[in-house]
Amino acid sequence: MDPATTTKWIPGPERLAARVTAVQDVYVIGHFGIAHVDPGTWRLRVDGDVATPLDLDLADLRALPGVDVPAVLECFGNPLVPGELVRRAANVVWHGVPVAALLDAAGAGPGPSLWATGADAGEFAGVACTEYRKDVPLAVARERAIVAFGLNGAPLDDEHGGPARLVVPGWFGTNNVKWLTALTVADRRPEHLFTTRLYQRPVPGADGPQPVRDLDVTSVVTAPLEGAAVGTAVTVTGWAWGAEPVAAVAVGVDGAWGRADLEPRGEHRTWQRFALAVDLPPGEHVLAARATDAAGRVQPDGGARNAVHAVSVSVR
Ligand SMILES: Nc1nc2c(c(=O)[nH]1)N[C@H]1C(S)=C(S)[C@@H](COP(=O)(O)O)O[C@H]1N2
Ligand SMILES: [Mo]
Repeated sequence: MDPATTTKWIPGPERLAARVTAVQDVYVIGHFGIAHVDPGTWRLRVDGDVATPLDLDLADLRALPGVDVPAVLECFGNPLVPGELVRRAANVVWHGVPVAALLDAAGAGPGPSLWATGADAGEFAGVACTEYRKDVPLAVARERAIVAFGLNGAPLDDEHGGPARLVVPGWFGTNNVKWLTALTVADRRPEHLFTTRLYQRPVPGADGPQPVRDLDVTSVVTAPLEGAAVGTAVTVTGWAWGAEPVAAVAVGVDGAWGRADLEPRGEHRTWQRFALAVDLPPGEHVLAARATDAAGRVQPDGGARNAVHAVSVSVR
């Protein structure tokens, strides 16, 4: 990762057992470090192709009807090494205002692009940037994006993008612009290091790399943990998620796979609990989980950012 990037830490599976990840266990990424934005002077502009540009402060946002949105937050990983295995993830509850309400209040035109700009600036991968910027198709922003100013019931803190950030549930973390200062309605995608150059990947059927948006199908084993000494009766459990609901999770014991119990996803784009009780003979074993989503996509065995998660355990 670029030296300027703040990667505070990568919480391991031992920090991910809870359904809702505690704020201190949520990974932190900032390509230009952590911005510190004064909530007292912070403003959000809604501008571009709008009938009435908005200039909102935090009190204005809080006065609008709010929503609580539980969702997975997951980092795509290093944009310079897109195939590297990543397990930086969390499942949190955002509080904020639907972007649709802001677009309606501003009288937004047809787009079709919504640019989201953050207050942070600096150099990444040798390129100087005057801001962090992402873009979301206006239709997707209207359908599900929020401007979040609360995280797990508390005000959104500096590290996670306070006073307010964009949240696009079901999309990779990179799209969830922290320290948000502007939402701009435009008729084209913005040219920017973080929109058209980094965070791209090949997609089957598309001509040329596409921006990383939809979450991959993924799972993480939260129990037992890597290296654990366990008894002969073990329940292998963890979380599975993706852009689409996860339809099945297989749990492997030394390469023999069985179907785990899996909770349905429900209304929001959260992670889903899986569990399978297995009997292990004495010795060393490799336990693994492999998720399949409703569209039939399967976690690959290796060589990918969302490769199957395997843990080694021993039974004495
Ligand atoms: N303004 C701004 N927003 C940003 C980033 C950034 O560097 N600057 N990093 C993105 C990336 S790559 C991720 S994974 C998430 C991380 O959010 P978190 O630090 O709250 O976990 O923020 C995204 N939003
Ligand atoms: Mo990320």
